[in-house]
Amino acid sequence: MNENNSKINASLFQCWVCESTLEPFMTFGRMPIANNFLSEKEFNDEYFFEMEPAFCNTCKTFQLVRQPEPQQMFNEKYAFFSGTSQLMAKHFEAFSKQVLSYLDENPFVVEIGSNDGIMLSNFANKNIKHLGVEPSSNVAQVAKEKGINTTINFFDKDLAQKIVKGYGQASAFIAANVMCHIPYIKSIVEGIEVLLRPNGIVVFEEPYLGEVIEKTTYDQIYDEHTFLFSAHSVKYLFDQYGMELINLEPQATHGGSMRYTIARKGARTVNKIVYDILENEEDQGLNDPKTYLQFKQNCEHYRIQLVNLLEQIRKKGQSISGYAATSKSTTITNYCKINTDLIDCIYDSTPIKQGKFNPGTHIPIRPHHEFKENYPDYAVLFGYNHSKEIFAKEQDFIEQGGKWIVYVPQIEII
Ligand code: DWN
Ligand code: SAH
Ligand code: ZN
Repeated sequence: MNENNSKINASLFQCWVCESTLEPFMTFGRMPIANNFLSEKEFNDEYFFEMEPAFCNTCKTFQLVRQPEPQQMFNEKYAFFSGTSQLMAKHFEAFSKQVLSYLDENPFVVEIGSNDGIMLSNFANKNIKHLGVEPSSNVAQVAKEKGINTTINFFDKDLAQKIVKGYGQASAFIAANVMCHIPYIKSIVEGIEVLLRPNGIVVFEEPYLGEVIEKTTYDQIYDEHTFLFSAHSVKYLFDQYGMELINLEPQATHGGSMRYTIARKGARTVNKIVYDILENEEDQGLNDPKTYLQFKQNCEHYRIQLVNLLEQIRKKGQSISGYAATSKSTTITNYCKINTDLIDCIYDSTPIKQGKFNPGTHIPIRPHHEFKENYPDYAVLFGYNHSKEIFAKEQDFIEQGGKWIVYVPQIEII
């Protein structure tokens, strides 16, 4: 299941989707596991890999050519709990309502990457037959305690066959921020093909390549994100298994995502927006390898600007903290080589991250309530995708003269 990408020679790899030969267009350098918050005694054994993205000109898929094994990232110590954002809980409630509108008689809903049950709780509350598939046992346990039916497993074709035997086929296969995490993506789509009822529906959303390119949000690239999908790459992938895109809906979550709705070919009407967005992607240059050379330059430019800004502030003797120890911040801190010379600590609301150090550059993680007790002069907003929620609860920081440093969509002090 987890066969790693085969290296063809020193600099060539195989596309995870179509097996074409790939050459990375840049490297972010040595990267740690983005959610491996660690203690001081673990510093010497920390795992690193060379993080290199590539664009496949055949299937149009943006991907990492190599990454750690899934079990190294998703296990009993997984540090991301979806329930840390109240706005995301509301977002998933709305998502579930849309899925409900598609359901047939005696519905059965399967979600992969169900984490702490933030989405499936909306189906469980309505007594709808459901199953969450979640390999990280600590987060899955939270869902189970809420009464959400969850199996602690990696989804793939074999598991799909077992689910069909045990529960029958599914009316809906849903996922959020997980399809892009799975290198053996072909086995996932084969599994969906086995699992789905003839008129079943697939709805999933993921960070959108078009947004990452437009805003240079390179921090969406980290070990867990094997892919950054576009409408073209998703279309190519599902087309191989007799399924088609029937709807596309841009989402504001996670700095800019796309919701993909898919059905068996011919089973449902294709919405016009599918053609419009496919055309937009051509116009934006998402299918043009030159776009990624420009993206590389943009990343380098952003890195220099951010580091310069932090250095200038430090030279004046002022204090800087980080706010929200996101997975994304692991890419920023490691690519920009930001350690405690530039940022004293990162405040975060997740208990298992607190008291640990961030992956790679080893900045201490402090409980978020300490932020209020010790406001810095500046705080780098690593959780910019939650800015609404964070600004609302941290108004005092600004009133006391503190300033936010944001780096999306551009580097600025607010
Ligand atoms: O794709 C993924 C998305 C769904 O979630 C996963 N691969 C991993 C994770 O990415 P992330 O870590 O970048 O997620 P968030 O939601 O941007 O960040 C969550 C972190 O932010 C948590 O550690 C909690 C923290 N946080 C906080 O300290 N105060 C979050 C909020 C909303 C807050 O108010
Ligand atoms: N859906 C949630 C969680 C996203 S984080 C949200 O949007 O907030 C990604 C999750 O996918 C993690 O909980 C991880 O353990 C899980 N995951 C990774 N590989 C998986 C696989 N093959 N099958 C099912 N879940 C997987
Ligand atoms: Zn390809």
